[in-house]
Amino acid sequence: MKLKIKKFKELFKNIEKNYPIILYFVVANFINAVLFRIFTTGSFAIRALFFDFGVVLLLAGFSLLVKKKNFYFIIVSIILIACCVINSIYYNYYSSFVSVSLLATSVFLKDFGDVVLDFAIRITDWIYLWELIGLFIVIKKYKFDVKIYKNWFLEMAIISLISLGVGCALPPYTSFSRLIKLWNRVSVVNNFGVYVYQVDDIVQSLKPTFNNIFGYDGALKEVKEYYGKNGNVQSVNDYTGIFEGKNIIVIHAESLQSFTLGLSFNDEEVTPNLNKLAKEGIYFSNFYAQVGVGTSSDTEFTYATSLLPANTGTVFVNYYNNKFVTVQNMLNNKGYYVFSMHGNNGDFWNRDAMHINMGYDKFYSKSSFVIDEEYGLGLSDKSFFRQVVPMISDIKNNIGEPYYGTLITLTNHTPWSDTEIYSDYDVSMTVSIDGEDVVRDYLEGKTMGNYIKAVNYMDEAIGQFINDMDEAGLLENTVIVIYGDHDARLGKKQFEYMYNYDPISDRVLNERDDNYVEFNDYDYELSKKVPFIIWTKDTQFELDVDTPMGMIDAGVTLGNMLGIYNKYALGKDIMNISKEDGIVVFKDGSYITDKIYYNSKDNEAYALSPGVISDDYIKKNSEYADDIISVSYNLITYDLIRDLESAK
Ligand code: GP9
Ligand code: MN
Repeated sequence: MKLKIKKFKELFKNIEKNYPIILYFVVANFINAVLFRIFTTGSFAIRALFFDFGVVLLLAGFSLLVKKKNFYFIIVSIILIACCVINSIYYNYYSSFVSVSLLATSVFLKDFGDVVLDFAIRITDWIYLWELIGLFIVIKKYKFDVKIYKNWFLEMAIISLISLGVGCALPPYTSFSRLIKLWNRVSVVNNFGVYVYQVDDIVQSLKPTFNNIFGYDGALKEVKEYYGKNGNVQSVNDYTGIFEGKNIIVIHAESLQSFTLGLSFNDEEVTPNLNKLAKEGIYFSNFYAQVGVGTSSDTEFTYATSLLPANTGTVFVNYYNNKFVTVQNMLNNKGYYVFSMHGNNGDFWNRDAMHINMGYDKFYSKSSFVIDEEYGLGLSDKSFFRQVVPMISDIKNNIGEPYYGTLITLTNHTPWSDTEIYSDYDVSMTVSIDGEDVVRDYLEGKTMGNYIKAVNYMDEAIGQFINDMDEAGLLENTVIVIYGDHDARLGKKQFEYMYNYDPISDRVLNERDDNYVEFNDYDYELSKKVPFIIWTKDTQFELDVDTPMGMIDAGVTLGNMLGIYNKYALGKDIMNISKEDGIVVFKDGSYITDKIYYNSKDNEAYALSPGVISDDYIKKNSEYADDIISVSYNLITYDLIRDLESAK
């Protein structure tokens, strides 16, 4: 059908005059989409505007095909507003966007309701509701007049497709791959708009249920080629098998970040117990979590399998029935009794189901403990550890050795709003002014201060645990492993304040001040290091390993010491590689080496050491990062380990 420009002009004139509700709907929801990006990622990418406009115009056009137009506009508006509000709140807390596949974990949302309300609600989260208020006013004012009705759907659909086409034609072209694998949700929202993102997420979330239609063969081929080219060779080095047959206790330390180790306030260390364990044991000081929306559960998964977390949803919830090779099931096969303990509900993160599938013989969850002291999300760490020691003693005496146990802490979970109940750690600052001692609040009452108090509490709990285990004779022939499960989601401003508060002038220094400490976006990413410590009472290792290392490498490194080997592991044995070969790949394609932090979103390399970085160096590492993200994605999405194992 040949459409003339004149006809389009007539279309706009008619819409404005006769279909004001359509006009309002398009303009208002387009504005909301733009406001959403401004209030969350702060991005104003032009191409996203074309996608936003194309989507809302197409949705408006569909109103011409339905009978109950006003009802249609109200329902669609509620859906679009909900998409903005939920993602806005979620972004405050996770710096990412909601995956509908997570909504399956209602327990997760219930337990997080209070945390998010406490921590993340802002007026700008609800501002999108203005559209619905305006819609009711417009509907009330303008009646739909059938007499002048013209079905412009085709014309509107064409304009919408032109707009979407312009969006597709604009750079950067790399972002299309992110639509498929959803590695980088922020990049998808910035480039395609929040409406396209959410539709994409729904498609990707549904994809696993139809995965045999979507590219199974290609995925299997890609994975086989990868392992054919890069199969990780089993390490043989001075650490091979040094802990074989020993008992292993792993402490999954909630939100523990490395910057707190070695930190002191008023001459008191924040983490004296962890500092001692790190000094005496093997301390991996350049270590990062590699989580996605699954936070704790992503870390448990990546540590156990040496694969990166799922791109859509979480393995613990959406792929818990898949077959994986894990540290736990390999030790089980070597005769270990393998258990996990955690003071929270067993169905949180679907652990009841996933832990058994991972190879744990038993998961002792909330119902296994006396809930006699609750802070934050649940049972306090000190009470948890007090109860754990006799339970381990029972396991040793009644089930036998060797055993492997994962102890998951809870108290140090955001928002740390009740630290005054359980911590008197002082984060104020005393300064002498004109010979007078003046006490400044400094971090007292600040989120950073509350976090540090909570970390100090957790450190005390771990110190108490080690002592109680020693008194119970449970440290003999036993290895203690501690890792921080991910960063605490502290805002960048919390760090800028901590590093730039000046007690003399009682203000925060800025760039114009001499001793101002810059804390840029890369410093912020690098501050997300978490500790990984391997300690045993029997041996003083006194080793600090600063090779760039990710959670994906932890199970391989410890596994070599335990005499186990996972041929599907994508991580490396850190004791077997040089510092130059260490690389930490994050789910969005960004990565850290000893030379750079590569930011995949902005395609930018931030130097971490002097020297020139070649394009080849970036290309090689970027291809490596994309490979392991893609192989992880395929193994998880298509449950390929099951097929690879059965094909043996
Ligand atoms: C929940 C606890 C915290 O039981 O492990 O989970 P997180 O919020 O860190 O994923
Ligand atoms: Mn956690």
